[in-house]
Amino acid sequence: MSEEMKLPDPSTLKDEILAKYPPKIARKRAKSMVINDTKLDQEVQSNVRTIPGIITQRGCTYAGCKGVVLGPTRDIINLVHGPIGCSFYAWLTRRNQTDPGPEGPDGENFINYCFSTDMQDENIVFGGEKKLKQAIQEAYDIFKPKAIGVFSTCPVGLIGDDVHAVSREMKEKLGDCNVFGFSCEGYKGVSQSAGHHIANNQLFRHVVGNDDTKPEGKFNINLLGEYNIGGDGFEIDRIFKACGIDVICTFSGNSTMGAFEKSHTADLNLVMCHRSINYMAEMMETKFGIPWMKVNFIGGDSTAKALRKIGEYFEDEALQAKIEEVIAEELPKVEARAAEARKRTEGKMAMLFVGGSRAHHYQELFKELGMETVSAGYEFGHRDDYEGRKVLPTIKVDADSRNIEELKIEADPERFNPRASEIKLETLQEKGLEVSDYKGMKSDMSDNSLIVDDITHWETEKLIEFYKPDIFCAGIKEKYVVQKSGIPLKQLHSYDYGGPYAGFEGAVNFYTDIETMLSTTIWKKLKAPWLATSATDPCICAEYVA
Ligand code: CFM
Repeated sequence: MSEEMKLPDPSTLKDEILAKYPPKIARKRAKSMVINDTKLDQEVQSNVRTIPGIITQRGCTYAGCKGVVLGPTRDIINLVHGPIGCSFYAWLTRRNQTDPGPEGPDGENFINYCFSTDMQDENIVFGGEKKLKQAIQEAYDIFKPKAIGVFSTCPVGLIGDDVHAVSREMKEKLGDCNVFGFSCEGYKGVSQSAGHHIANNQLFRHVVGNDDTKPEGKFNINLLGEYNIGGDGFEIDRIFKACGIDVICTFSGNSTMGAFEKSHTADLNLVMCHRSINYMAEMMETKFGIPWMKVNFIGGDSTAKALRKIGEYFEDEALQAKIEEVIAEELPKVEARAAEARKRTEGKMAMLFVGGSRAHHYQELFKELGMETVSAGYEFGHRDDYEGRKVLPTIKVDADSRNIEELKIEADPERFNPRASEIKLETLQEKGLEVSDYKGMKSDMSDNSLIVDDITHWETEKLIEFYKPDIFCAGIKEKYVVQKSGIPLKQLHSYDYGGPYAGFEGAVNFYTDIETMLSTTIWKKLKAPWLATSATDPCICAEYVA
């Protein structure tokens, strides 16, 4: 969409949507649907309880803790304390990839296993701690893992099994295995976002800082909030390697316990998905003195920008020169592919309703394709993900957020070492490097775009009717409903079967996939055969052949 072209005013659409709800629900939903005015500080209501019956796309707290944050770590046994269903539905459902590591294919990789205490009725009635101890022992005897994480599901919280006491006891008994628990019962928060926080707390408490071995490299960083979906992390690692930047630990794509343990030895934390991991960045800064910067490796330009930020932070000419060399080598190919794809994508409309950061980050790639994001929203983002970190002090702590533990962190008496002076950080901030800061989705979106938090199915249908977007980005739960209305859907959680989409090569993959999806005319031919008005009316017809 060209610069001068204004987005349509969606006020009547919003009114029409709200008119269908009972008044109390309408009042609540109105606050989560914001017609963007970039000149105004508008509040986007978010991280509040979903209205029952509206068909949310959110996941549960257990999903955010066990699946999202700990799921991609290959050498920890993630043992689910709960009924088997909680494991069955969480088994290998996220496309977080891992490589075999230096030990080769025989190295520890438990990602493809499914560990559960398989609680039965009698465990619910008489307690499940005994069964949990047995399961930890059995897992240890068979696999001898470095660590076992115990994840509580809803019934565990309801009956009061103490997973932390059991973990402590078993850790002591086993001696060489780090056993720790998570009170991440599904109902604990309003979404998976609570699970991220719980995972951050326990990783910080039980793992980060356990190994003080000094890194050998010169430019040592951690990448926080990158989960190696479809190989994104591999592509980012390739670029870091080319630039001579050493990654101590990624939280948590392709990660290991050993990397978490050493992560406090890095000199800079780069935060990609702040929603899931900003807690870790803050705790590491307070305890160890490691500053953090927001980055986005989604999009060719964003990738180049993120690399330059690292160069500026380390203030090293040789590193900066190397980074420029890598950008000069890689970016022109990306730009050439974008220019070619733009012939078919320019001026098209996209909508994105994903998670807690991708609905924002992927707008970059659409911009590079000359496309406009007319509407977007998170499933479980918080106000700062929409409005920027500046609103943090004004976010009300409600009963649900109070439910999640806030660790009290202090500077480590021996190991606190401020990696950069206050003055240096301020100077970097003034240059716009987003030190300890992020701006949120809202300021990057056009005026009149419609921001919708925790979108409902009814709202999705009405939005599609109104905008008739060329592409809709969401997940598997929405995919077929959207496609049945004649709009192609790109899954931005799993990437369908594609990816990587991060970094330079990822951007090229994305352009090509979107170009292909927008070039097919199949979606316009969805009318049922019996509704066709003539033989040439576009519809897919099928005949039974005996
Ligand atoms: Fe962060 Fe994620 Fe996301 Fe997320 Fe997720 Fe995911 Fe996501 Mo699905 S950690 S908030 S809880 S970027 S699993 S890798 S794609 S909803 S937008």
